[in-house]
Amino acid sequence: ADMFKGVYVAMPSCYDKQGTIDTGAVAKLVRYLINSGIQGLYVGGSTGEGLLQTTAERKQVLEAVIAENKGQIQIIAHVGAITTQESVELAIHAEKYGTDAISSIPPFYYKPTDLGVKNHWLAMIEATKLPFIIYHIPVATGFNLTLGLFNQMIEHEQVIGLKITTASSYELQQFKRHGGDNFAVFNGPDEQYLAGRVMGACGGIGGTYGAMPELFVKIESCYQADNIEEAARWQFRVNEIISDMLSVPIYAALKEIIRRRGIDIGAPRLPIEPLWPQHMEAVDRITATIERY
Ligand code: SI3
Repeated sequence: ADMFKGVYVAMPSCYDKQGTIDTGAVAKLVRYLINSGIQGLYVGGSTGEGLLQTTAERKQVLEAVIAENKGQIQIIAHVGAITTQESVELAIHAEKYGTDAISSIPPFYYKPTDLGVKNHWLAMIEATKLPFIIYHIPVATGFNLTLGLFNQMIEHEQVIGLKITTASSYELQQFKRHGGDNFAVFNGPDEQYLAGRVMGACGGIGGTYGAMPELFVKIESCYQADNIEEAARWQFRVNEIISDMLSVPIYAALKEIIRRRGIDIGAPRLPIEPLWPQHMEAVDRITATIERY
C-alpha cells in the first residue's frame, strides 16, 4: 500500500527508576521521534518489550503514544501475545484508541501448526476493521512463515502488509511479489534498510532507528531522490554504529544512547541484559559517532 512508506521506528520501552511504565517519558520520546522526521511508530514490538509487559501496561503505553502523537505520524500497534485472547483484547483496544494498523507475531512456545497460527491471526483481524501487518521474525519466534500460509493470509482484505526480519532480501522480494503492488512489505534488519528498499520494501521498521532516526531518514530521502550511492554511504555509516551496538547488550545500549540524547527511558526489563560498566566505553564511542554525523 502506498499508505505506508519510509521510516517506522520500533519504539523502545519507557520505564522509570522502579521499572514501572513511564508515560511522561513515552510522550517525550514520541515528540523527539516525530521531530526527527520519521513516518511512523511501531509500538509494543520486540524493542518495545510488549511481550515483557502486562496487557494493562501495553494499553497504557499505546494510549500515551496516541495522546502525544495527535494524528501527526502513523501508529502501528503490535498486539501479538502468546494467547489469542490477549491479542484480540489488545486489537480491540488499539482500534478504539485510533491506531492506523495492528500487527502481530505468530504465537510462540506451543509450536503451533500453520492452521493454529492462521486462526490466531484471524481472530484479531476479525475483531477489528483495522489493516493488519504480519510480523515474521523466525529467529525470535521459531515459526517459519511459508508462502503457502502467507498466500492464505493475504486473501483476507485487511491483511495489507508484512514486516520481515530475516537476512534474505530475496525472501523479502518473494513475499512482495506474491503480495502484489498494493501490498506493504517492511524491512526488518536495520543493517539492510536500503537493500530491503531496493528489493521491494515500502520502508522499514527497526529498533536501532531510535538511536539515530535522522540517519535513517537520510537513507530514505536519498533513496527517494534516486541517489543510491549516497544512500549506501549513509547505510554503511549506520552499519558501523549497529555493529558496535551489537557488541554490547543492544536494547540497553539503545536506551542509554537515547538517555544521552536527553530522554531518560530507563533500563530494559529482565530477562534482557542491562549495560555493565565494561560496556560504557563502546557506548561512549557509539554516541560520539552519532553526534559526529
Ligand atoms: O519489533 C521490533 O522491535 C523490531 O522491528 C525489531 C527489529 O526487526 C530488530 N530486530 C530484533 C530481533 O530486535 C532490528 O531492529 C535489530 O535490532 C537490528 O537490525 C539490529 O540487528
